[in-house]
Amino acid sequence: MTSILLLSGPNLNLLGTREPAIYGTATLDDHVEHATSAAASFGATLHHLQSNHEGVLIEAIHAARGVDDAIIMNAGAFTHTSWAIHDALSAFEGVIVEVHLSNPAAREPFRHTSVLAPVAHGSIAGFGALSYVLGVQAVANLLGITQAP
Ligand code: CA2
Repeated sequence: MTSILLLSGPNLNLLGTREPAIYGTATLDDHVEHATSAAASFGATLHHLQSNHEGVLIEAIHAARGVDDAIIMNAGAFTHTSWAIHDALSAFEGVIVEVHLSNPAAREPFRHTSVLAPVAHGSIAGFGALSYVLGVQAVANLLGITQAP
Protein backbone atom coordinates (compact mmCIF):
# COMPACT_ATOMS: atom_id res chain seq x y z
CA MET A 1 0.00 0.00 0.00
CA THR A 2 1.20 3.50 -0.81
CA SER A 3 2.51 5.25 2.29
CA ILE A 4 2.67 9.04 2.68
CA LEU A 5 4.53 10.84 5.44
CA LEU A 6 3.09 14.25 6.34
CA LEU A 7 5.59 16.43 8.20
CA SER A 8 4.71 19.62 10.05
CA GLY A 9 7.34 22.05 11.24
CA PRO A 10 7.60 24.57 14.07
CA ASN A 11 4.60 26.36 15.56
CA LEU A 12 2.08 24.54 13.40
CA ASN A 13 0.88 22.88 16.61
CA LEU A 14 -0.51 26.34 17.49
CA LEU A 15 -2.90 26.43 14.54
CA GLY A 16 -6.44 27.29 15.54
CA THR A 17 -5.35 29.21 18.62
CA ARG A 18 -3.87 32.43 17.12
CA GLU A 19 -3.55 34.31 13.82
CA PRO A 20 -6.87 33.07 12.34
CA ALA A 21 -6.79 35.85 9.72
CA ILE A 22 -3.69 34.29 8.20
CA TYR A 23 -3.99 30.59 8.99
CA GLY A 24 -7.73 30.06 9.57
CA THR A 25 -9.43 28.50 12.55
CA ALA A 26 -8.78 24.83 11.81
CA THR A 27 -6.34 22.99 14.04
CA LEU A 28 -3.42 20.91 12.82
CA ASP A 29 -5.42 17.80 13.75
CA ASP A 30 -8.19 19.01 11.40
CA HIS A 31 -5.70 19.35 8.51
CA VAL A 32 -4.22 15.93 9.22
CA GLU A 33 -7.72 14.44 9.25
CA HIS A 34 -8.52 15.96 5.83
CA ALA A 35 -5.21 14.80 4.39
CA THR A 36 -5.72 11.30 5.81
CA SER A 37 -9.19 11.09 4.22
CA ALA A 38 -7.82 12.32 0.90
CA ALA A 39 -5.06 9.71 1.04
CA ALA A 40 -7.58 6.96 1.86
CA SER A 41 -9.62 7.96 -1.18
CA PHE A 42 -6.57 7.00 -3.25
CA GLY A 43 -6.04 3.78 -1.27
CA ALA A 44 -2.98 5.27 0.45
CA THR A 45 -2.09 5.49 4.13
CA LEU A 46 -0.82 8.70 5.69
CA HIS A 47 1.06 9.16 8.92
CA HIS A 48 1.94 12.47 10.50
CA LEU A 49 4.66 13.98 12.63
CA GLN A 50 4.86 17.54 13.94
CA SER A 51 7.99 18.86 15.58
CA ASN A 52 9.37 22.21 16.64
CA HIS A 53 12.89 20.77 16.34
CA GLU A 54 14.86 20.76 13.10
CA GLY A 55 16.81 17.60 14.00
CA VAL A 56 13.65 15.63 14.74
CA LEU A 57 12.27 16.54 11.31
CA ILE A 58 15.57 15.59 9.65
CA GLU A 59 15.59 12.20 11.40
CA ALA A 60 12.00 11.59 10.32
CA ILE A 61 13.02 12.29 6.70
CA HIS A 62 15.94 9.86 7.04
CA ALA A 63 13.62 7.20 8.52
CA ALA A 64 11.24 7.62 5.57
CA ARG A 65 13.91 6.46 3.11
CA GLY A 66 12.92 3.07 1.71
CA VAL A 67 9.74 3.11 3.82
CA ASP A 68 7.45 5.85 2.57
CA ASP A 69 6.57 6.57 -1.04
CA ALA A 70 6.10 10.29 -0.56
CA ILE A 71 6.67 13.15 1.85
CA ILE A 72 4.28 16.09 2.08
CA MET A 73 5.94 18.80 4.14
CA ASN A 74 4.89 22.08 5.65
CA ALA A 75 8.18 23.02 7.25
CA GLY A 76 6.84 26.25 8.75
CA ALA A 77 9.53 28.91 9.03
CA PHE A 78 12.25 26.29 8.41
CA THR A 79 11.03 26.57 4.80
CA HIS A 80 12.95 29.81 4.50
CA THR A 81 16.11 28.91 6.40
CA SER A 82 16.90 25.22 6.66
CA TRP A 83 19.55 23.99 4.27
CA ALA A 84 19.80 20.97 6.59
CA ILE A 85 16.20 19.98 5.80
CA HIS A 86 16.93 20.73 2.12
CA ASP A 87 19.84 18.26 2.23
CA ALA A 88 17.81 15.61 4.06
CA LEU A 89 14.99 15.86 1.51
CA SER A 90 17.47 15.63 -1.35
CA ALA A 91 18.46 12.18 -0.03
CA PHE A 92 14.83 10.96 -0.13
CA GLU A 93 14.18 9.02 -3.31
CA GLY A 94 10.37 9.32 -3.34
CA VAL A 95 7.93 12.10 -4.17
CA ILE A 96 8.24 15.36 -2.22
CA VAL A 97 5.48 17.98 -2.14
CA GLU A 98 5.85 21.26 -0.23
CA VAL A 99 2.62 22.70 1.18
CA HIS A 100 1.68 25.94 2.90
CA LEU A 101 -1.59 27.22 4.29
CA SER A 102 -0.83 30.84 3.47
CA ASN A 103 0.81 32.24 0.35
CA PRO A 104 4.33 33.15 1.52
CA ALA A 105 5.01 34.98 -1.77
CA ALA A 106 2.36 37.52 -0.81
CA ARG A 107 3.74 38.10 2.68
CA GLU A 108 6.93 39.54 4.22
CA PRO A 109 10.05 39.41 2.01
CA PHE A 110 11.78 36.87 4.26
CA ARG A 111 9.04 34.38 3.36
CA HIS A 112 9.51 34.82 -0.39
CA THR A 113 12.34 32.29 -0.61
CA SER A 114 11.85 28.59 0.02
CA VAL A 115 15.13 26.72 0.32
CA LEU A 116 13.10 23.49 0.13
CA ALA A 117 11.33 24.19 -3.17
CA PRO A 118 14.38 23.21 -5.27
CA VAL A 119 14.29 19.65 -3.88
CA ALA A 120 10.49 19.25 -4.02
CA HIS A 121 8.58 18.01 -7.04
CA GLY A 122 6.25 20.94 -6.53
CA SER A 123 4.86 23.44 -4.07
CA ILE A 124 1.26 24.25 -3.13
CA ALA A 125 0.57 27.43 -1.18
CA GLY A 126 -2.21 29.78 -0.27
CA PHE A 127 -5.25 27.53 -0.26
CA GLY A 128 -5.66 27.00 3.49
CA ALA A 129 -6.94 23.54 4.36
CA LEU A 130 -7.27 22.76 0.66
CA SER A 131 -3.48 22.98 0.29
CA TYR A 132 -3.17 19.68 2.18
CA VAL A 133 -5.79 17.91 0.07
CA LEU A 134 -4.18 19.26 -3.11
CA GLY A 135 -0.84 18.02 -1.78
CA VAL A 136 -2.23 14.49 -1.46
CA GLN A 137 -3.76 14.72 -4.95
CA ALA A 138 -0.39 15.82 -6.33
CA VAL A 139 1.33 12.86 -4.68
CA ALA A 140 -1.26 10.42 -6.07
CA ASN A 141 -0.84 11.90 -9.54
CA LEU A 142 2.95 11.77 -9.41
CA LEU A 143 2.83 8.15 -8.21
CA GLY A 144 0.44 7.25 -11.02
CA ILE A 145 -2.52 6.49 -8.76
CA THR A 146 -5.55 7.54 -10.75
CA GLN A 147 -8.42 6.31 -8.59
CA ALA A 148 -9.29 4.58 -5.36
CA PRO A 149 -9.06 0.79 -5.43
O1 CA2 B 1 1.63 29.23 5.42
C1 CA2 B 1 2.23 28.29 5.95
O2 CA2 B 1 1.78 27.14 5.98
C2 CA2 B 1 3.58 28.56 6.63
O3 CA2 B 1 4.40 27.42 6.42
C3 CA2 B 1 3.28 28.75 8.09
C4 CA2 B 1 4.54 29.11 8.90
C5 CA2 B 1 5.25 30.30 8.26
O4 CA2 B 1 6.46 30.55 8.96
C6 CA2 B 1 5.55 30.07 6.80
O5 CA2 B 1 6.15 31.25 6.27
C7 CA2 B 1 4.28 29.76 6.03
C8 CA2 B 1 4.19 29.51 10.33
C9 CA2 B 1 3.34 28.53 11.07
C10 CA2 B 1 3.05 29.14 12.42
O6 CA2 B 1 1.69 28.99 12.70
C11 CA2 B 1 1.16 29.68 13.73
C12 CA2 B 1 -0.13 29.39 14.05
C13 CA2 B 1 -0.75 30.06 15.09
C14 CA2 B 1 -0.07 31.01 15.81
C15 CA2 B 1 1.24 31.32 15.48
C16 CA2 B 1 1.86 30.63 14.43
